[in-house]
Amino acid sequence: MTTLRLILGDQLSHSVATLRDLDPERDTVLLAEVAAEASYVPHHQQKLTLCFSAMRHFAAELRARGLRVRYTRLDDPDNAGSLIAETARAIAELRPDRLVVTEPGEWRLALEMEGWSERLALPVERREDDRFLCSRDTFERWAKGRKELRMEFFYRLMRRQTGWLMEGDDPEGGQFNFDAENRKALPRALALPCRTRFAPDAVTLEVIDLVRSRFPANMGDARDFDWPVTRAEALQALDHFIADCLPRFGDYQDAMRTGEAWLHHSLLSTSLNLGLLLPREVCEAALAAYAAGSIPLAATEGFIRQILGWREFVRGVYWLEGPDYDRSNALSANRPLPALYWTGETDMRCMADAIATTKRHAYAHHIQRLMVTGNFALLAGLQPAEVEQWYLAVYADAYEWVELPNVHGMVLFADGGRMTSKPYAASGAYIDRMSDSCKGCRYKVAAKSGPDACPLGPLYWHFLMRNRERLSGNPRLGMPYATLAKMTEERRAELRADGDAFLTKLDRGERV
Ligand code: FAD
Ligand code: DLZ
Repeated sequence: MTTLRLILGDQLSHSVATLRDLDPERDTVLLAEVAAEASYVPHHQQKLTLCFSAMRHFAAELRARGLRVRYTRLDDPDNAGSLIAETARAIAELRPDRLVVTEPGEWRLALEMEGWSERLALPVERREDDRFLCSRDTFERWAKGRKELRMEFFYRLMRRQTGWLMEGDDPEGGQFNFDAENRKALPRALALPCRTRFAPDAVTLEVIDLVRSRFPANMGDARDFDWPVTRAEALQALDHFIADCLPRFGDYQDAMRTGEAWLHHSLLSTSLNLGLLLPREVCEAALAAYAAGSIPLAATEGFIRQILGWREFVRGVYWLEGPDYDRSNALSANRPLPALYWTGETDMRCMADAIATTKRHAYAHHIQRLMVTGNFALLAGLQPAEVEQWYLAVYADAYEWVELPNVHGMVLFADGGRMTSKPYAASGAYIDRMSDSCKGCRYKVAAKSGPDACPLGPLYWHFLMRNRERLSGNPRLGMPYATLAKMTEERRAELRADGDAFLTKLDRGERV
């Protein structure tokens, strides 16, 4: 029996299920750069560069292992443009007995692949993607009968299942979660670690030229590219993170500093999501450093929670909620995405900084995504679908399985609270506490009203007032609704008017 083995652009792991039981004498591995995947959203130039360069390097590694590889480049004149069409072309030439593929990371392709066997007139074996720490079945069993899905409870299950940071049935240090110790603001004098970045090699330089010529209008500049594109580079990035950044990761996980993209974050999501690194080995590296005594417990736990907890949790939610998860719009948010999300042209310094970082690196750290661009989208009532497309396009680590629950559920509360107990809404005071951006901002975070007041103040109250019916019964929003109730009617009217005025400017495309 001869087998064609299709590897998708985010399945670049030598241990991926597709490659198991491979017969090097008879089988062929197929990788294809195709227009359909490169354009389902206007991906950032660096995301395209990352994906194509990592695919090319992975194909070279497979060939070096002695495997037969068929690789289609985007600019191949015979490129048929989609994964199925490229697979059909390979089948016509190679005449295999079957196709093997690992389940893709999103519903769009998973649903399409259900019809592949018929369309290709060939048996298609779809294998589970077992590179995650929690299988889809285990997550479904855990979620069964739960009205609300909460990361914290799922995380405890995963801690018990892995035994990581556990002493018997109890968590090390007496608590599962040291979140309260992860919220320190960054001291002004604290020097940030110098980050290991990766200069493009000849393969990447060729891809950069391709991306710039084929996708000139997409966000970003491929020439700024410096992400890891091979497993060897990803392992180097992991070692560097553990040694130089993890000790302070816990303390400053939620902090921001203007002009500083990386802080103490791991920058490993691109490698994890492509498959260059596996979540288990990343967690085990952190645990080994902790066991060696070089990392505090709170930092280790904070990091493990992101991967064993959040990453696995959002993937579980994505598959559990089904292909229609993105259809809900619990807060009836209907405002189009303003152009400033693409241009970064705004006087709000926090937004300008987060978007400038995004443009420069196809990256922004979690708090910028959640509490800056995300919070603004929530308060301004931006349409979920447009916000989701933006996040999926602009980040180098963005794949729908991880992007959608974060945006639709966590940021926009569009699922009505299926995965978070309350919307992460915040006024400018939060940004002021966690960053330095308010200091040099044209808007004044302390001003209560008027044209110079930080727009996040009125927008925050405007958000609560316009969603009163939906949200005022939420016990976790009891305090802000009580504060709102204590305001005079004049003050509420003023906030409503300031919020309306700001949103009108936004709708008119005026600079805000
Ligand atoms: P670190 O801060 O160093 O965290 C370590 C790792 O934990 C990350 O590499 C990532 O694998 C994992 N992680 C942390 N938080 C989350 C989370 N909420 N969900 C899933 N994994 C998490 N992450 C993506 O990988 N792709 C996305 O498209 C994506 N979109 C997001 C959109 C929004 C609105 C928000 C709020 C978060 C999003 N995240 C996404 C999660 C998180 O912001 C990124 O994983 C993180 O910023 C990547 O940078 P890092 O590797 O330096 O992470
Ligand atoms: C993201 C991406 C891009 C830009 N291009 C390709 C490609 O040309 N070929 C490919 O196999 N995969 C690509 N990918 C990754 C896929 O979009 C990804 O596998 C699906 O979104 C499922 O997660």
